[in-house]
Amino acid sequence: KVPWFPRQIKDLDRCNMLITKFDPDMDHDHPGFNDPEYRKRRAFISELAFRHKQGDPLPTLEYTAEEVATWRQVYRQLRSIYPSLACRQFLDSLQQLERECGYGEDRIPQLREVSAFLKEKTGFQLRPVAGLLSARDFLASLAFRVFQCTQYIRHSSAPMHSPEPDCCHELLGHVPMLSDKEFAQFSQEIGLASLGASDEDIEKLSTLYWFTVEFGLCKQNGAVKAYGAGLLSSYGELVYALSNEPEYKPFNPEETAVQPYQDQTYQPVYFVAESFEDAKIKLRRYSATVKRPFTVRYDPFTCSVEVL
Ligand code: H2B
Ligand code: FE
Repeated sequence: KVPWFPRQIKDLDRCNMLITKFDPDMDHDHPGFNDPEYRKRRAFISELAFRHKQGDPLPTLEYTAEEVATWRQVYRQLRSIYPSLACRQFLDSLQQLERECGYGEDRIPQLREVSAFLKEKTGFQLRPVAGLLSARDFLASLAFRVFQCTQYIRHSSAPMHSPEPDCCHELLGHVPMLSDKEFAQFSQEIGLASLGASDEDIEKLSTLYWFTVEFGLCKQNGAVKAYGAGLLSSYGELVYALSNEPEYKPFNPEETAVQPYQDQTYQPVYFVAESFEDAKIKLRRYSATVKRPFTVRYDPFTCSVEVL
């Protein structure tokens, strides 16, 4: 039996299954666990995300001075190492975001303005989400060029690390990459391959996502650069990933999809793509081998998935 999956963009209102593993109310190791003010703030921001329906204007948040100070610290530190470690597409997009979309260390960009920017660049749009989503729901949104985006910021006591996605991770790690055409296509392909897939295949696509969109490296002018959002939003791991200390393997979906990974510390192995173009072609070939009793095609005019 084929698991339910969204056919129309408004069906994404039903793709909201959260994983509470790293939630500040549930996880005793969360840096905000003992801070009632922080948890209250998080609950308020969660509520905005839960109430959101596809097509509503995205909520805007008035960030506090403390939140902006955390953002500033993260932005400043990461910004200084991007020129030597981030891929060209990332750097080009970030510069454009700084010129045209209010990116900078003095304020946290609003999802609404960032979403409008992305929509013009690649057709991707943002949608607010309260925390870590199930892989199935998260991947399904990508099929519609919708990126589920957290709006809260990490706890001020741990500016250099967050156990869960936060706006630093989304806005600095993901958004610049999603404004690159080739990469946007690659992301949507993973999403389309996930629709109606078995749990085992979701697990494999999740792993592929992990080693590409989150922790991917790519060759560029004879050097290796970072394009994964988990790297581009973590000073420590970004430096480590390109230090020659970890193991490097060529990106190859069959192998990448079954590589074990963990989310508690730096990755022991990274996969290096020849180019986004090459990664996309290989992923497409892999997707075709995922067993489903149907094929899907995205219709951009109606924002819906045709099942053939
Ligand atoms: N949920 C949210 N909110 N952001 C993510 O980046 C994310 C997610 N990544 N759920 C997913 C899981 C990823 O780790 C894969 C698809 O499992
Ligand atoms: Fe992410």
